Amino acid sequence: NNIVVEDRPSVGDEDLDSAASPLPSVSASHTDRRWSDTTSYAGKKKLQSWFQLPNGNWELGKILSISGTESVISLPEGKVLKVKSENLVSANPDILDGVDDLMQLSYLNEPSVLYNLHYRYKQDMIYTKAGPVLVAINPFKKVPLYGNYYIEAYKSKSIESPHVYAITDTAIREMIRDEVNQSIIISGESGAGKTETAKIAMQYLAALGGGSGIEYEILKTNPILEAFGNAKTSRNDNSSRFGKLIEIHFSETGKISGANIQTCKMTCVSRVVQCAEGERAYHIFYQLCVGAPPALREKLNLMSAKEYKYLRQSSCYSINGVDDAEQFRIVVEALDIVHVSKEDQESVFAMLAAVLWLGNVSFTVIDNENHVEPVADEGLITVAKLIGCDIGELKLALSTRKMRVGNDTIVQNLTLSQATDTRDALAKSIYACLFEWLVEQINKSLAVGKRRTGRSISILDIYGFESFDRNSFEQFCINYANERLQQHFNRHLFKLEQEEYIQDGIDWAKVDFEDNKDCLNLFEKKPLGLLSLLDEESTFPNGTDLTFANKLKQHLNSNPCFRGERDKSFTVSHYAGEVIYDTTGFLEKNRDLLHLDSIELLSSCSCHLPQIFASNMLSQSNKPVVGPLYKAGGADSQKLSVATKFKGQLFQLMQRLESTTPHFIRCIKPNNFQSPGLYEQGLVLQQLRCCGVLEVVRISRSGFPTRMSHQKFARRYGFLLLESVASQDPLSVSVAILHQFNILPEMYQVGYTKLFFRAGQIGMLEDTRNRTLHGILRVQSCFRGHQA
Ligand code: AD9
Ligand code: MG
Repeated sequence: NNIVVEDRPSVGDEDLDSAASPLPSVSASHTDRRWSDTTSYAGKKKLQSWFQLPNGNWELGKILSISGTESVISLPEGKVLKVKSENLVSANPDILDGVDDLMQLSYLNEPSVLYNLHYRYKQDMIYTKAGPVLVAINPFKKVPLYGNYYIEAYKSKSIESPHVYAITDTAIREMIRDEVNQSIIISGESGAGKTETAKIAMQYLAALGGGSGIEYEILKTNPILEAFGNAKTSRNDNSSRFGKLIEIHFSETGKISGANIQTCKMTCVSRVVQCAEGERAYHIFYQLCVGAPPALREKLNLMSAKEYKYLRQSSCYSINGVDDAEQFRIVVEALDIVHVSKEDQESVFAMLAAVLWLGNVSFTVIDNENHVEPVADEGLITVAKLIGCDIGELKLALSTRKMRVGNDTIVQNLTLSQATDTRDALAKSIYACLFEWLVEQINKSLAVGKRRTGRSISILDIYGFESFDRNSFEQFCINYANERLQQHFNRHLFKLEQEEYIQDGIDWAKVDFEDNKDCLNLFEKKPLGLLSLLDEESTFPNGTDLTFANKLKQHLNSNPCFRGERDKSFTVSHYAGEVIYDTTGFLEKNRDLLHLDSIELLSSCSCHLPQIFASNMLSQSNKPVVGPLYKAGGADSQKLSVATKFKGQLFQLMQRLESTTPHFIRCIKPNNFQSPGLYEQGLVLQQLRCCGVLEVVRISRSGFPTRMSHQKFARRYGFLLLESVASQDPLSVSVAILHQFNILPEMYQVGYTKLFFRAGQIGMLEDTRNRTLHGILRVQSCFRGHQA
């Protein structure tokens, strides 16, 4: 009989509670990011083991016998298989089922991690720690984990299981303790739950209170920004189409004093004028169409969504389980709360209606050169009325273009496709400006009061990585942003970590991690990177999507992350997987062609919003504008391209994050059907792999995640010393504290400037400190009581 029951194998697998080895160092040969401790099982005996089925899923099997390099295992449905022992992967003992931090697993391998997450997920425990990172698996249903009861419980630390609340609480504490700004960075694929998670974190912060209702106002920005910035896509019924960084400021007393929202603008608002089958334009259009009260309807000459060409293209008008009319009411209420006046609200709705009506403007051919002019029907008349301009001027702006030739201005008539583009560009610009204007108004309302401390917690929620059957300019920008964010994650959790150890002279074996430098280079390199080449081609009068695609193939084929494809397509190997981009429409979307004629039109409007938009657009171009913004034939475009602007905003956003202590939340989508209960191993695994969650656990487990300078440590805990120390230098004091509290030598390392601790060690010290402080306060108040 070959069955030997043994709880622990002796070699190979990493063993967390091996207290015997003081420094379980990470093997330097971790070149395989796919978890090399799925090491072969050969030669070891254990009762249970993971076995990978041909479909890729892992099953837990019982080992019946092992002989030579082969094992016999029995799988749950009574199937008995003879398999190569090296294909078996160690399973954890039952006692570790569902641990709340993956760091606690004795065997840290992919199937064990998948199993642990699933085990918890089945019981609605959607949050699990992976060392310093919080993993959140989208439940796609209401889970009873939120609200005041839980907020209070996390505040008082009577519940400690992983939660967004717990992470947010840590951020608050660290902000106060270290006097450093904090950030909560939420990432994950489209539909993984980032936006919901951000709202949950905001809820916790808001519960700290502020005074004058500022916390309430902050929460109310969510329905507004979602209405104007989110849309139904094939992946997510409420998909964010803009990136958002909300910085929440605190007063000396730890209350909220204000906030500021920075958006990575919807650089690609093409969704306003076109969207794919089954998707929708931004929610607010549908909300307005069904939710506007009769008086407003009449004023804006509003019809139902089906009557508008822009909305009709995708033949999708409603979302399951969403009442757009009710949402409209909520948005209006929220606008009231963030102090957008009724008058301004009406202008906002008028602009939305103008965009919709613009889509209905049609053209007729006026000469044999196929030049066109707009038909003066209900659409055109309504647009002119809504934006407050002369109908004749609107007609001209939509069908002609002024050009400067030498000192003369000539007027050129437009063809149907040029006129349609002009019309759509106007609609998109109005919408983009409207969004920007709204964010500005919100920021004014949330402006930080005088009693600011300069301390803040920022929450970042951007659009997740996207890979569709057809990927266009929008996905290109979104995935580029995610690539940048991934680099931030890598830098903080891997690079900086290791650099810090090395700098401080700590014994440290390196863990390799997947670097996405090559991919970022592919996008950003000058002059031969995706963004530069795109901009260059966009300024060429004869540039087309095809010439652009060919140029990419010509210059970028040597980059390992790039591959040219058939026709106008190319593939990028992103950290999260390969994406094939179709360049159709890239140049047009990047140029964001809004002609001076349109800007002039807007600035002449009697309605105040379009005027604001026009002046914004003019101030954005670097030089005074003469002639069309993109000079025909001229390479000196005076307006920044969409991609360049996007990159600028992204950098600004990342820069703000750089100076903060980050807390990461990784959202995971367990299935592609937005369906509760369904947990697809392969899909989850792919997300865990690509975002480096498992490597993070490995680093944290073998490293020293908590660190504090000698000075700070001595200052913070020195008063707890029972005996005085001969030398008062911070290092001696620190060492005395460590001794007094019996912190085991393997649990810390003393660096040149800092002390490094294994996970969990500092918690014990903090508890003692807090208890002692409370004791002191109690004694003092008793004492005062006696005196009185
Ligand atoms: V995108 O990149 O903006 O397309 P997100 O933001 O990652 O995406 P979102 O937060 O919008 O995803 O979540 C998608 C849907 O999942 C939500 O509309 C909810 O229906 C569902 N969800 C996500 N998180 C939770 C949760 N904690 N509880 C309940 C949730 N439902
Ligand atoms: Mg979102």
